[in-house]
Amino acid sequence: MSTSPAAVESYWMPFTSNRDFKERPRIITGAEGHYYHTEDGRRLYDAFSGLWTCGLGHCHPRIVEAVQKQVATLDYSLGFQAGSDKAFELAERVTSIAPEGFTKLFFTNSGSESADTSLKIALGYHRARGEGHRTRLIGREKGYHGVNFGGMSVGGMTPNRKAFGASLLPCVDHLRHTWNLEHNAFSRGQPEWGAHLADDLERLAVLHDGGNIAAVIVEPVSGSSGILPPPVGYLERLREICDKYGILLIFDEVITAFGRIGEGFGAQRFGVMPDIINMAKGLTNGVIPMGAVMVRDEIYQAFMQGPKQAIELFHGYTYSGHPVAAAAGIAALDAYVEEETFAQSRALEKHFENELHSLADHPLVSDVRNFGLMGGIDLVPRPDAIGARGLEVHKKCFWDEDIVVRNGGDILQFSPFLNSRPEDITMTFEKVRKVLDSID
Ligand code: PXG
Ligand code: PLP
Repeated sequence: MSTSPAAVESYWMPFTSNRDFKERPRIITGAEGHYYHTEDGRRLYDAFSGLWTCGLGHCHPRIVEAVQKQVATLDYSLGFQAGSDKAFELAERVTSIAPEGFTKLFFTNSGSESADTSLKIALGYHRARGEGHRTRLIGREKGYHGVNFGGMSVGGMTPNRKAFGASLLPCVDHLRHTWNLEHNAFSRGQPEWGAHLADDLERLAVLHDGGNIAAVIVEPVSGSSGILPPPVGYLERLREICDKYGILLIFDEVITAFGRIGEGFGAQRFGVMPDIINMAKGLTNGVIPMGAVMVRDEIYQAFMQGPKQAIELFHGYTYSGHPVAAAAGIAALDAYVEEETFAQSRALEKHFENELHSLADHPLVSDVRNFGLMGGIDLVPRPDAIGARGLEVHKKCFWDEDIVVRNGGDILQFSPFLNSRPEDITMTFEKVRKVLDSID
């Protein structure tokens, strides 16, 4: 049975060109392993592993079983002043693979909620320590921290901000982004040039007085804006400046956590320790919505004051620590460990990099970037229609090549499964080349 035109019209789709989509809807009805099933009976290879979410593949039997069992055992539990056993268990499991010193986990339902939660924790932390004047928040151009007001304000993707202009948070500044074609075009892994851009934080600390800045939030590798790995030395420099001025460093690891860059967390891969780590997506392998904010012990301890009956953090979501999501998370962590997923991911990096960069010579390609199992290919935009070429590639891949390739405007993004077969990575870029050859 196919989705009715009335149903198609009823749904206001997220981050979608709705009018264009509804002329010929791309509707997915099932999945298994590395494939989607479509309404018209085809099997599509998923070259984006969900939306950076499903690194272990779709419908992983272990996670399916855990969710089925949990939903029939405890479907929901309140999470305020009581909580489900599974939420506690998952918090312990995640902190046990975290960098040293990260001992506490706060649950949200998405990366956007993690962003806003982390900013509120940073503000509350300083206030609890008697430094309530630290109210300034620093993000970065081209950063993506979801779509809620806090994350949107510290985020730096113009299209996500401009329609909402005057409603953004006050007291926010942005570091410059690190994308630079002149110095860094077609870099493999971390570019050599650009560590000095972290000194923007020093400039802002001088301008505002570092003692007025609460936190700086960055993605260790920017994902949404087209895969921007940090220049060599950049994250180290940010850490140094944060230490100098007592500014909290937040890593938004919604994409980079859980094996996407070959370790449990990007902080471990880069050897740079933030104060707060945000996560979502891979936490449950995308199966049930869930996010979390993980903090160093001293941040949590700073809140633990006042009378014992007092609530220490006036923040939380109806679904924080949802038992079914937590069960999915525990099963995902079990699978990551037993299948040695992070090592598998790391072992695929070189092959992925080589295949991705094999498109560098294509006349429609202006830049290629990668880190871990994250890859971006910039297409030259059509002068009269920004984003049209990227969308055409996505649609042709979907309809003609039976493969899902994500485009963000004219940037093609690749997020292969952490347990991909190498030949499927090769096939992905052969198909993309074929499609690029077929369009103008
Ligand atoms: N932070 C980061 C670093 C993200 O990548 C979010 C926050 C927001 O998460 P939620 O769960 O609220 O969507 C994200 C999400 C893309 C793309 O095409 C990436 C995301 C979302 C939409 C599109 O790369 N990442
Ligand atoms: N709006 C109203 C009227 C509510 O009662 C609640 C929660 O109780 C919310 C918003 C917040 O919803 P959530 O906790 O799912 O984020």
